[in-house]
Order: sequence, then C-alpha cells, then structure tokens
Amino acid sequence: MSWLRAVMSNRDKMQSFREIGEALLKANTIAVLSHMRPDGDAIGSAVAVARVLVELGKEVTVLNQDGVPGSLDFLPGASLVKMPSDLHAPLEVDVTVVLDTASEERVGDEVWAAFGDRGLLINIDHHISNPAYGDLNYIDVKAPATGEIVYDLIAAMEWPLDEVVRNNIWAGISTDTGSFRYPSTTAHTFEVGAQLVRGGVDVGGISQSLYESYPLRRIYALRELLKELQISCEGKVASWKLRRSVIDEFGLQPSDTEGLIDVIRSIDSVIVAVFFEELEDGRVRVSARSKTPDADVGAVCGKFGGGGHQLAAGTRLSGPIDEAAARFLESVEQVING
Ligand SMILES: [Mn+2]
Repeated sequence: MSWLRAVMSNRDKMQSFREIGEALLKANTIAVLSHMRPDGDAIGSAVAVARVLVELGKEVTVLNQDGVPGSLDFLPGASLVKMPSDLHAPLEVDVTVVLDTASEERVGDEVWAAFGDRGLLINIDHHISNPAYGDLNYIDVKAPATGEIVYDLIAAMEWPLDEVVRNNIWAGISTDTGSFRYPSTTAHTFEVGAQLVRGGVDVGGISQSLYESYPLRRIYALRELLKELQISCEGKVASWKLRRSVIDEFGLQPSDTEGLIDVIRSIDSVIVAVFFEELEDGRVRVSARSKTPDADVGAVCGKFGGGGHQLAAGTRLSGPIDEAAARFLESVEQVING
C-alpha cells in the first residue's frame, strides 16, 4: 500500500523538534505556508507558528494562496496572512515552513511562484499521504491536527505561548477534531487543550465564532444540497452535489460549505459521505468522509490522484459533475463491498 510505504519512509526521514527548532532559531527570515482553501488548522497553525517566530525576533511572511476565509478572519493575528498578490518583490528567505499540507502542490503554484529563494524547507504535518517533501520533516499521522504538533514543538523548545498562539492552536485542534469528537482525539489532545485553556483561551467565544456564526447563504446552500441528496449502496453511501448554478445564485464562497458534509455523514446507516462540488473550470472537487478505516476513502481518493487520511480525503476529477460522481461512487461501493 502506497500510504504505508510513505509512512515507513516518513519515519526514516523524521527530524526531532529540537532539530527543527534549531533550524528556525538559526534563520533570520522565515516564510510560513499552508494549503490552499485553508481550514481552521491550516490558518491556526500558520498564524501560531508565525506569531512565535515574530516574538523570537524573526522577520516572518505568512502566505496562503487563497488567504484567510471570512469564516476565520475573527482569529487574532489572522491579518498576518498575506496572499501572493500582496507581495511587491520576490520572497527570499532562509527557511520556509509548510504546515498542514500533504503535498507541495497543495500549497499552490501562485505561492511557489512568489519565491526568489525559499531556503531550507521544513514540512510539519499530520496527513498520512505526506511523502516527507521537506529538507526537514515532522509528520505525525497520529496527531489529530497540525495545531497539536505545533503546540508540542513550542513546548519542547520552551518558546512563548501568548494569547494569539493559544487561540490559534485551539482553533486548529477544535476544527480538525470536530470539537474534540473524532476518533483521532487522544488523551494528549485533551492535555494540550487543558494547557491552552489554563493559559487563557476564549473557549465559548471561539466556538461561537467557528460554529454559530454562519452567513445565511450557507443555509440556503444546505437547502439546495438536501434536494440533491443521493443515498446508495443500501444506505451506506450518501452524497450530494453542489452545482455551479447554486454557487452563483447565492454567491457562495469556498468556506461557506465547509463541514456541510457532516450533515449527511451523520445519517445512522451511512458509512461513507461524499461531497461533489463543481469548480469554476468545470472540474469537480470531491471531499469524502468515512466512519471506519475499513472503508478507506484515502485509498479511493488516491486512485483518482488525490489523498488524505483513511477517514477524510479528497481529490479533483474532470467533469461533468454527474459523470464524475458516478465514477467516484462506483469506487466507493467497491471498497465497501470488499
Ligand atoms: Mn489539519
């Protein structure tokens, strides 16, 4: 299995927190990156790392191809995150840290094109499909969020954990664990959470901003999606399609539909939930969620050139959306039927 090989080789190539920490301390200029269409963990871990490095006296540039989505711009320090178009000169740094990003491609071409010199590449992540593309790598596939790894790095180095850092790490862990609910959540996750809360985290405020502050258009999108609900494989597979017409009608932003897949994943008989989204270029973005490692959606997405974890993965397919969905669902049903 390719992901297993990737994990084995990851282990060979893994560095310690100390080695990564020392490399960061030696640098003067540092770029901090995370994946395109960023989620709470991508933004939270990038802002947390950037903030610590600023406090250590480093000159830090945080870049994201799509910038901070509106749903996350309440996070303290979110304004640190720039888009490639905000830069006026090629970026030349001693070290580039890539967080929460399974492959170099997921950073995005526009970000890489902004560099004159990216220096030493440090790759910190928790995706099982990560091939350890950095010069230095820390990949912990058991960590439920990159934010948790960032916490452990900061703790190991005894770096300052100020309010901005604490709140951003909390947001990353909270979003990637479904509010400390997913099976990837460990005792250590709660210990990290406890330390963060002890230091001071606005638990209620962040939860409200993350989970109870949706724009109305998200609910309109949900109404349209419910009309598209498709149940197959004797109730074990649920899927829906977000069509371009709906995206245009309600002016949906990519982050508006983040997490809506959980609505169909929560159906009792469902093992695998799949979300198909028609992209502007006619391609189809696929997000898949599984309730059991036996129905490995990471492997299914891998077959289609994507990646992720056993329980959460994604890929992109060529359109049209109905044909793409049929092709993908056939593979899902094969995995479920063994
Ligand atoms: Mn993550």
